[in-house]
Amino acid sequence: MAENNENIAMTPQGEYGGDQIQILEGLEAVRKRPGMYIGTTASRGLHHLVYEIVDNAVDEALAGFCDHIEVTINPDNTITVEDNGRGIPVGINHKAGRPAVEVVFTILHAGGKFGGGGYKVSGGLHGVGASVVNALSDWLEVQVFHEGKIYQQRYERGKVCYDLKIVGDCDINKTGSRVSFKPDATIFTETTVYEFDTLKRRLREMAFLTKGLKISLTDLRHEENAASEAEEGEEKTEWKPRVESFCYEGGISEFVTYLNKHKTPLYEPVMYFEGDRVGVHVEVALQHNDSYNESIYTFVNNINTPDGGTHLEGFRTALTKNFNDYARTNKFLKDSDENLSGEDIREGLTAIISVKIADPQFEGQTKQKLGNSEARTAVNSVFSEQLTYYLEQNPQVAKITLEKAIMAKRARDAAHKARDLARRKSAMDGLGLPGKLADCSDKEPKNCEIFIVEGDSAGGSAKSARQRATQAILPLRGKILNVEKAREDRIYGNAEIKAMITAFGTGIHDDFDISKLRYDKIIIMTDADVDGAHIATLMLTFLYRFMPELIKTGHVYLAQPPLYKLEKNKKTWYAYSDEELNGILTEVGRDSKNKIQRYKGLGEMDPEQLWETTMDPERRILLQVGMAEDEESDVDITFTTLMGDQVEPRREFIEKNAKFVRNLDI
Ligand code: TSJ
Repeated sequence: MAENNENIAMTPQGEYGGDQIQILEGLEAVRKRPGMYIGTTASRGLHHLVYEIVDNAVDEALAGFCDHIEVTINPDNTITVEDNGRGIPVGINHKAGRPAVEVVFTILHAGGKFGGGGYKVSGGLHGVGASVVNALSDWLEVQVFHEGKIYQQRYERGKVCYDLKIVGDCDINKTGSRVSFKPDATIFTETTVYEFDTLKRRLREMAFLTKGLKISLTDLRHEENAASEAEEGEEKTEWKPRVESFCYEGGISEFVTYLNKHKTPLYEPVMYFEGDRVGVHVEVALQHNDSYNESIYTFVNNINTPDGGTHLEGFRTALTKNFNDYARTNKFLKDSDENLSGEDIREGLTAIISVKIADPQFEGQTKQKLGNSEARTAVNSVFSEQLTYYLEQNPQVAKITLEKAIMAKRARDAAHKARDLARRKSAMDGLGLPGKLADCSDKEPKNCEIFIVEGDSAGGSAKSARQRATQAILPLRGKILNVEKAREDRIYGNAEIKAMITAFGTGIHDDFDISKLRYDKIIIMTDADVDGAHIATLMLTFLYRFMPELIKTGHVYLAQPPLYKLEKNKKTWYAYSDEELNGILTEVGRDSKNKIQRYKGLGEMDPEQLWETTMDPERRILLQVGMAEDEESDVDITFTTLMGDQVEPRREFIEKNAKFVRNLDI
């Protein structure tokens, strides 16, 4: 069968009814056009191979036969995945006349046909099954632990090397499957190096989505670990593999708790509803926090649907209707009041919607939107029914949430007016730039940069220090508004924020137009202390929420003023950290001739010093602020982490997200 189907090409669910015959093409087709099956052969596709294999083990967990999956990155960047399920069946599959395990790895689309029933995870955009991984691997080996025997088979570039055989004994009580593979470097030409954090993020998500399932990730590579962990000058300790392990008994409820970790929830515990309708399994978890942002993540068969779809629609409709009904019945709204909008009720809402469905249909440009109408009905019905009951049982929660929604509605009405006003004003101002801006004389944006400086005195120094032609200075007074913690009306009324918007020239949100950017570099220059880091964070948050493209395209930087100045024998050194100061002191000798000054802020530096340490393109250090394009939701989380009330996560954020770019212009 594996041999003679090579050239059979049928359309999926074609004239054959799609029930029995699902054999479409041989694995050669996968090797010829890998992009068709895994989307891309770049890094993302490489990582996708792991998810594809793990999905099979997750299915076994969903079926109730497996509670542990171990993923290992081996020293040579090969991958091993092992579960403690029943073991892929080793018996002969009658349709194929070959052991079922062989069919799983050698026949396209065969993955979901065994065991019958249940929800097949591999149904998403690239949910293509283990045979695709096999086709795209230099080699793949599978072992099955079953009735005290270890069965094994090996494939090379998708081709069977030998018949399934018993290679040894194991404990009679041990069952499970183990798959190892080496991605084919002739296919993954860009990279065959796995990123621990990328795998970690997705495996953690899978663990959240499958309650009680333990997923662990181990990195056995020496160099990769060394690169990420050991700082220079640090003592070499004994090498250990890097291990992360995820298991959430609370499932998506814990996911919501995790997302709200650095926020203030309005009630505990997280609301959680579960049920089955019209063949759809529905799970919903939600909790409001005191912020103004909505973060709802939706999944179908454990696959993220960033563009939403019918499940999200069902959720929104039910949420809006139930809260409005409750508000009317319980006199939160007068008869003459109009309904609360969905947006009002979703202010500060964190939610996860997860559905499992037999035949998911993905729609839209990027096929990331669920189309099945039964998902709308199912989510609406399960959620609506249980939410009604919940609100009646928890009037305190209903009250807190409705009061917030009513405030949101008032603020939104006010914001409309403020925004219209702001729009009209900027239209009237025409080219009018903020009064506080000391603009540069060169009008070619490519040559220009703008320093956003904290405080008027530092602004004064920066103005005298700058290179007039190409460097503009915008001093801001004190702390800028935290846009995570303010409603729109206040944001649009804030002078600091208005000044930045006008100075940059790009507009915001939907009006954003990068071609109108007036400076190539936007450089945030704050004191080198905790307050300075906080202010930088507030600015980054504003940029991220209002003009994320500026960050994505690498136009945003953090200036790095020095912490210390050391003078000795008419020579001057600047140190940007305590370690650096110590290093210099060791070099020049620690004695009474050292004159050390600690800068408490930019304001303490005279213009000359500010120029040579922080602003001169030839000598300064800039940190470029970046964000991974395809990990937007995680950036969101990081930013939010940063905006909590603790200082530490903020500093961590800046350290983590700013790429170190020394003497960028040289
Ligand atoms: F471990 C792993 F992730 F590498 C992996 C596990 C990879 C692959 C391709 C499959 C699996 C896997 C498959 N784990 N568990 C199973 N289970 C079955 O295939 C299975 C076992 C028994 C029965 C039955 O009806 O008795 C049915 C099925 C589908």
